[in-house]
Amino acid sequence: MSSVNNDIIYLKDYLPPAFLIQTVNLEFDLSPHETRVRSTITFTRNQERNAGLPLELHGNELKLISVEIDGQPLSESQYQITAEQLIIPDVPDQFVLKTDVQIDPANNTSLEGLYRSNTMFCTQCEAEGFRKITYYPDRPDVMAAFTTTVIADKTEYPVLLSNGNPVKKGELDNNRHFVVWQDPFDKPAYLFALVAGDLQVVKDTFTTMSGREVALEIWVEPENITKCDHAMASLKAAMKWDEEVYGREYDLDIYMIVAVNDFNMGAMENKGLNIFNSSCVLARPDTATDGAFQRIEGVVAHEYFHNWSGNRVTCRDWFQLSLKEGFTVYRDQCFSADMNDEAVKRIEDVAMLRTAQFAEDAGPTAHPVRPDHFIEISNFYTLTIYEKGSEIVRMIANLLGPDLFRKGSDLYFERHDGQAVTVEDFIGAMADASGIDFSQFMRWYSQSGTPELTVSGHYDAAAQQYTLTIKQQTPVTKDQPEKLPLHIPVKVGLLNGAGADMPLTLSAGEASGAQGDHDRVLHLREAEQVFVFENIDEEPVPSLLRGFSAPVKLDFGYTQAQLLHLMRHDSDGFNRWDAGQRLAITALKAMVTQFEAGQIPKLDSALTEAYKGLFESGLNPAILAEMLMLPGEAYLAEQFDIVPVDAIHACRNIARKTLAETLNAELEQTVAANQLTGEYRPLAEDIAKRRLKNICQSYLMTLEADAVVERSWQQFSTADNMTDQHAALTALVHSKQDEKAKAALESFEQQWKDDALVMDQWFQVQASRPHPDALARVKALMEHPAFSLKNPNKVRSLISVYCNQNRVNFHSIDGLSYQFLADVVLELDGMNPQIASRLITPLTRWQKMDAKRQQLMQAELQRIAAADLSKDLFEVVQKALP
Ligand code: 0A1
Ligand code: ZN
Repeated sequence: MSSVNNDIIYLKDYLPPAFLIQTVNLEFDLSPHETRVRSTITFTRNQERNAGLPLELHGNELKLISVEIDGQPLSESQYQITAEQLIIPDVPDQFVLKTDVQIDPANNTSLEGLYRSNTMFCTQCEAEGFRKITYYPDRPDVMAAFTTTVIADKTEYPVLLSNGNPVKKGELDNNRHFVVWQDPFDKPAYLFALVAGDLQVVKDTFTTMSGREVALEIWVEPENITKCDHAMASLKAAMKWDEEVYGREYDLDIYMIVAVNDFNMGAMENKGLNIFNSSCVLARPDTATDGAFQRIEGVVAHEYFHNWSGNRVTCRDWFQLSLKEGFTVYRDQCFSADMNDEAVKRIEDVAMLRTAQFAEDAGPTAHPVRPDHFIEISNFYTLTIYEKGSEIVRMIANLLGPDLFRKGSDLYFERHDGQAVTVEDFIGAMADASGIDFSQFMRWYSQSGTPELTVSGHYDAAAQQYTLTIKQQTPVTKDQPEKLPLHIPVKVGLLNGAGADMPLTLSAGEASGAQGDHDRVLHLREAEQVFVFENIDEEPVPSLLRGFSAPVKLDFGYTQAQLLHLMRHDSDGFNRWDAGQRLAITALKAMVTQFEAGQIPKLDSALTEAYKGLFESGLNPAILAEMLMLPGEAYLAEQFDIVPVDAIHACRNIARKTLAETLNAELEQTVAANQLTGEYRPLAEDIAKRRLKNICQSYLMTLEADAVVERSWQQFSTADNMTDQHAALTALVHSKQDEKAKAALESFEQQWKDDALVMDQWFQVQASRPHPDALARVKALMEHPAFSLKNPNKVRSLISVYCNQNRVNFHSIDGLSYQFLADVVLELDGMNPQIASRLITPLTRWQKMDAKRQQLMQAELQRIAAADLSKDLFEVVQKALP
């Protein structure tokens, strides 16, 4: 890897391409080690650039067999080949380039370009994988119509797929056959896809809003043919939703999804031929949990929505990645909210954002939603680009309201159809549709870090006025020393003593929404700003940042009584939950203080009382389940400057046990009342009941009473669905019932040893087990026949889960887990740099650890830095070093 260059690429250096492409003809002759790729490309000089520029094509790990221009073979003196390029200095203004290259898919462990997964061939070209297939201007602003011929052995690879429509097929000699695919839509190379294998298909159709019939096909390995129904139903729901909510119709005659076992990410939106990690497409009630069913629904929709937000309108360059990803995540979040419970979906999304994206924004790899430089773009498929990017789009949608937002998105799609564009084009369409000035708002794209709002309230009884003073400040991040005030929409309501929303009349400060409404969106633009509400006849409790209207941290200095009031009465489901989280954080922080002072930590009885009240409040099971969950260890860690890892773990466990003891009757009663009979359905209503029951049971399991343990065992042994079996397995394995845990793990392994996705769950349950022998267990499991370092799902299930979710063991003061992670990352970097550079994340977060742990983590980073690294890992390690 020593030949890699670690040059930094800057947004400010963007130049349009020197050459444009009319058509691309590709011919793949597939063989595991010696695949031939013959390309015929028509180039024209781009008038926007200088005449006389050489033709520079990207290419990585390609063996060039021949190259010709307009039918004339080139001699070696007429071109140069470097590790990353083919350069032809002297070319006419218009010409046909033919290249013939050889590649080795079977040895491609990076899972980028053309590679093998089990016995099939598949591709992954985003962001810059196409250059591992053939020489090409591998950048998203070069778009072309592709025709692809796939040739392979007929017995081993009866199914040959690519983008667009199949236009020709036939037989060749030596038992080979071919299919020609034509994609009529111009596309960048990152949306190219090819699949070849012995696959089976589930077929359906969808009739679009204009009455066209689209063939829908899900292609899988034969053993998975019974696991496609949910993905198909999700796809049809997503197609309908996009027509109804965004007016977007599908454009080809066929839409295909292929499931592959070895995949670096969740899925990929290649035009007409999505390739999915099998974990994001395959589900059957007995093999997949409710969480997996919901994830599949979301990811299938996400990839489908990309057909417009990403494919028809794509990105000019990779700095604009959030243009397609932030918008598409926003679209898939709204879809899932509509298919399930809106408040629960918002709670889940915000919980993830606040736990993981806020940590990223405060850590060494902090970057804006539109980064201005990178070494390796693969490192920027981050929570910031995806989730914070979605929050930005959500803020725009809230600023505009549904009708203007739809007008803006229609204008964006219409104006830029077939183009490769920038964030400015998106915001321009929203501004033109609404007349809103987004100039200050644009800072959300260029400024990294999580803004912090400090709010104070003052009630003037005589004047019947309530004043909110809001200050904003964004802490300095590693990448940016200076921060400017942002335009932040803060949605507020005011609750009276009876818990009802008061009508709001604003006399100072800018807001959207009509005077007299029960909530208003305040427009915070200054570092400090005052908002005055009139006709307020009693001191209110403010409900701030309703629905989490902006991705910020908010401090109001709420009293316990105020939080209890919000938790009981807030009409905003999200804030009701958040009030409970704030109460729990305060209680748990107090316990940590006691723990660190050598006292026995005790849970504040006010929290127990508040939780007791939840059972009597008539909340629906979905919200009740969310409200009963204490904040996780990772989010609690976020609340400290120096993270007391052991204290957090111990105190959270004590709190869970106290709640289980005090609320025993309520928990038992809820478990009993939420037993479902009848066939498994992945519907929101049933999912909520299963979740509520399993959460209550897991509280009860902290007491380790025989009857409760037996109930988990019974549920484990008799469940007809994976949600219940998995919940019971986790309850047993994470308890102190060592024998039962061992028996359950053995039985589960026997039952599911031939199902790779279920075995991933088996690895996860053990990796997250908070017992002191966890590291030894993880190391032993790496030798298990179902584990492979080459398979990203296995690496994520075992190693990532251990390092991110088993915090108390990962941060063990002996430093052995840090050493372990560094060893694995170094080994993996030679095989799959993308996975290695993601896996290292927990080791880069040393800033908030105590001095001893900081030193141990930094030593491992130094050890990694001293090795010969991929670009991916190099970039992350350089940023993370002290
Ligand atoms: N565009 C895909 C995500 C994706 C990105 C990179 C990949 O390989 C490096 C694969 C998939 C999405 O947003 O779903
Ligand atoms: Zn995406």
